Amino acid sequence: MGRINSDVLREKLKVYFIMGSINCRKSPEEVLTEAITGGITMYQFREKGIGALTGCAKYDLARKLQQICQSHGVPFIVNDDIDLAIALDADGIHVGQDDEPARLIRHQIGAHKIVGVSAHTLEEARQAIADGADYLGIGPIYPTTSKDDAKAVQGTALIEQIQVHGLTLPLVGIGGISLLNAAPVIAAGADGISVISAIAAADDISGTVRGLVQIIRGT
Ligand code: TZP
Ligand code: MG
Repeated sequence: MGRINSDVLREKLKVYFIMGSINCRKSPEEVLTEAITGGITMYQFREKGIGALTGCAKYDLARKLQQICQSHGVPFIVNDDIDLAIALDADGIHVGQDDEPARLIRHQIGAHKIVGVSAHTLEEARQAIADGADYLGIGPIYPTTSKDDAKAVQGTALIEQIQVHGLTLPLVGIGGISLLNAAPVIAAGADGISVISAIAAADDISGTVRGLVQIIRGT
């Protein structure tokens, strides 16, 4: 089996929901189910930060959320944790610049799994592509409260720069994206948006996702 087709992946990246237990105001299972009802196209299990689950509790929650994704045909991606991604036979993994190098991640997980890499500069984007990434996460686009060690806010500048330099890997914007500011991210050239709090902490999760889907699809 070879690498995922990039047009298929561009579709899956449109409304890419990221969530762990500390992002939720009700059970993660409920939050994920409502987000799927609204139409998320991919999900990333990101169990980190103060109060995050570890060990067996982390594994058990990941397995439950993966089963919810599987029963709805939504790809399930694991943040950072290559051992967990392999143990669960997840659809893919997302790593940042401080995690294991993407080249090693690609080698460990295999050619047919999705590998996403966070990039903050053109150089990091080029390196991620050389290392075998399938898509890039670019951000933080707007201010975020969901990541303690987030880099400086960069707006859509790097998304635009990546197009200008002819890099063609699928891209998602991340950081502070909501119903109010999603459109410029797509206008800048991203294939989709990655969102934690605007979905996980919404009063109406499925309605918020439906609104984001409409913006991304331009309807
Ligand atoms: N990486 C860059 S910003 C960010 C991550 C994981 C957090 C995004 O969360 P939110 O709540 O959508 O701003
Ligand atoms: Mg990471």
